[in-house]
Amino acid sequence: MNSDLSKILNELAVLLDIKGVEFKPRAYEKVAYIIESLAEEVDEIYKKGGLKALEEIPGVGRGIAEKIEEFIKTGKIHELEKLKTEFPVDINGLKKVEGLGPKTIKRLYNELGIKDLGSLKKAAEAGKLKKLEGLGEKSEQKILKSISFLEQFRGRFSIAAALPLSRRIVERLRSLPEVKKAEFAGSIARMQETVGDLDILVISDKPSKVMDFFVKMPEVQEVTAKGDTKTSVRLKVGMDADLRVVAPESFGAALQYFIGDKYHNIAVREIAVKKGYKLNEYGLFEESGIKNHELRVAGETEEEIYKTLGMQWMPSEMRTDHGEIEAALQNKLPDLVGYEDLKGDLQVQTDWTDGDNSIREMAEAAKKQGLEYICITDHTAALAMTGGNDEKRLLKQMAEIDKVQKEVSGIKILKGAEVDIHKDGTLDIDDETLAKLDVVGISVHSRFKMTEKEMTKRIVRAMENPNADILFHPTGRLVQKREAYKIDMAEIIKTAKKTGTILEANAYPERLDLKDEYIRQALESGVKISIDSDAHSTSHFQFLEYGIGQARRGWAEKKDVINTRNWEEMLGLLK
Ligand code: DGT
Ligand code: CA
Ligand code: CA
Ligand code: ZN
Repeated sequence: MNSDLSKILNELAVLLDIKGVEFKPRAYEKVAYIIESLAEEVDEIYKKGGLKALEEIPGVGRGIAEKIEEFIKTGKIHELEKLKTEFPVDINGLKKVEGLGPKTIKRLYNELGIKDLGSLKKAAEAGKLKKLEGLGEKSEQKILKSISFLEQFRGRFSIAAALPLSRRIVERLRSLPEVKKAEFAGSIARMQETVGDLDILVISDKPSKVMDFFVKMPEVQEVTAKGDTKTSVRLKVGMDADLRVVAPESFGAALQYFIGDKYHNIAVREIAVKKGYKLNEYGLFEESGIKNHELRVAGETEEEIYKTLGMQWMPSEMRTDHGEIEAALQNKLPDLVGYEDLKGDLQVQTDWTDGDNSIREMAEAAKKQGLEYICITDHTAALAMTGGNDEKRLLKQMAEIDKVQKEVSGIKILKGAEVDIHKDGTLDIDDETLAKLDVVGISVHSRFKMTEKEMTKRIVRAMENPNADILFHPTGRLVQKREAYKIDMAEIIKTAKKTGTILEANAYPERLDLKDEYIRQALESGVKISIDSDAHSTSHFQFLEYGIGQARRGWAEKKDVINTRNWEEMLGLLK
């Protein structure tokens, strides 16, 4: 519901923009963004409290509330349908291309008849874009590059869309009397940042009942295959889901097969063969001496399979054949940071800048999530569009935090900032003020196109500032949207080690920055990380899970993550 509505509101925003309507597009865009991250489904909110409840959503006034109501009731927004007939273009597809705003989309359609990514690609390849005034060779190449980047992710979904959905389906299956066990597997179990399809495994001796239930779920759009062992459906959100029903004695083998990625599976199977076994999704078998008659030696649990092969059992997130198999054979697996281990969150935005909620609301929400402390890190002045703090306002906010702290108990509110790194590597707040903060996060939000050398120099210089504690979202990547800026990661890690700067594993699902392999490189060099939600709304603390998942993929242990400590100890680890 929410992601569909969000898509539609975004589309409406662009089409209104193309028509030249003022203000409204920004308002729709903002609401679309907020709705996408709401914990509760919008139709549930509406069911409970009608239009009034919709108006409680930040940014939603009467007009937008009515549009949302119309969408809930009819599945459509009339105004959008009308605009679409006037301008029949795949807005959501084209908008993803870097550098394509409403103005360019309008010109591309009017002058070249470009309607979607396919026709855009064709026109670019034929050199037609560069002939348009103001576009040129460079823009054409940039568009082609962006299209090929997007093509990598075609048909893939964010973990933040897939995991909650997968969990909901698994919970529902578990509630059936015919189902003895249900688990999800595949890329979601590995906490990969994007997911192709959902894979669910169930133990049941009444498979056809389970399959019947599965294909009738409200999320299902279409059944693509139905049998007693495997059923596949296409969900309304566009994702596919596979359900497999297995016997109890094969459940561990099925999990093992469907959780590890292909490379992990192939490597484990080779070990099995070397030791004289055969491993498949039904079990681990050995020859009995009688032809076509194999003996099952393991299969009910994953543990017994790995154990029989002389390996430690390992968490799903590690199963990518990046050294975990060798480590498991030598009994040397790391003890990964757990999903319950975080005590604090060191990057939190409030309504002092571009967040939706007050300092107090964010503190209360973090407490509810089980955290002991948060650090308020609003943007600084260089990020003008967020209304960022300058020195004076930052001091004012610190006083406000003191005041709020007196009013709330059970959660410590630390003072911080997300300080912008200027293009020359200097910081956006003076050193005297920075020294007053508990935690100084630094980050890049502009001039992403610098050369690798320039960008590395810029960030290194910023890290060398004795007040700079944590490098926030170090590479600037946006999952499925923007590639990381060019940066010499080895140099950044070296500087982090030398200066004692912490590297952030940003948990915001669109960022997940650092990514797993960089986390691992950082840890191997003895650099510590923080896992932060980058919350801009009270519902965003739940994102921490994705950051922990990414950190586990990067083999992080509890000791490597500074915010697994209480706040006093954590502060002791900063510069
Ligand atoms: P996805 O869905 O693209 O995000 O990634 P996965 O890893 O969930 O891949 P999927 O759904 O195609 O397959 C589910 C599991 O099945 C996967 O974790 C590993 C296993 N698997 C898939 N294809 C192969 C294969 O060709 N060989 C082996 N050994 N295992 C495979
Ligand atoms: Ca999958
Ligand atoms: Ca699958
Ligand atoms: Zn930021």
